[in-house]
Amino acid sequence: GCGSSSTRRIMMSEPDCLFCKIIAGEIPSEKVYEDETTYAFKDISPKAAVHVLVVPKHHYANVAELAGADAAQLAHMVQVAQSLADDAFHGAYRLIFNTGRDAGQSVFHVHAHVLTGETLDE
Ligand code: DGP
Repeated sequence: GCGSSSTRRIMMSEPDCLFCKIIAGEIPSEKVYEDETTYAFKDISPKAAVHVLVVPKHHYANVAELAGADAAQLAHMVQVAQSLADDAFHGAYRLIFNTGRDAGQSVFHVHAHVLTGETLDE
């Protein structure tokens, strides 16, 4: 996962963060979308026919930290998810932000799970 540091807010990336390395291209990923601020790639362990992770390029530990620092970036991530689901499954999707270890967050660089591409149960 990602370490924390007092300089997080002014750093573009965290040296020990898996998703910062994926965004930088240092670790391969199956990219599905990219723009100046945002990167999206296939989850390595898909839980739906289409399971994409949407991440800001800037490092934030979780969705609350992101919401406090850059609400427009959070809104943009929702728009990227919507666009992916428009293409994959007539605009139907599930958006999940696991927040905290006890809720299943294992990578501490905020990521939206976008589940789509098939009818979802529950
Ligand atoms: P979470 O448990 O909410 O923090 O989600 C982390 C997700 O990241 C999990 O669904 C699996 C995925 N993941 C972990 N390592 C990698 C990786 O190296 N590549 C890709 N594409 N996905 C990864």
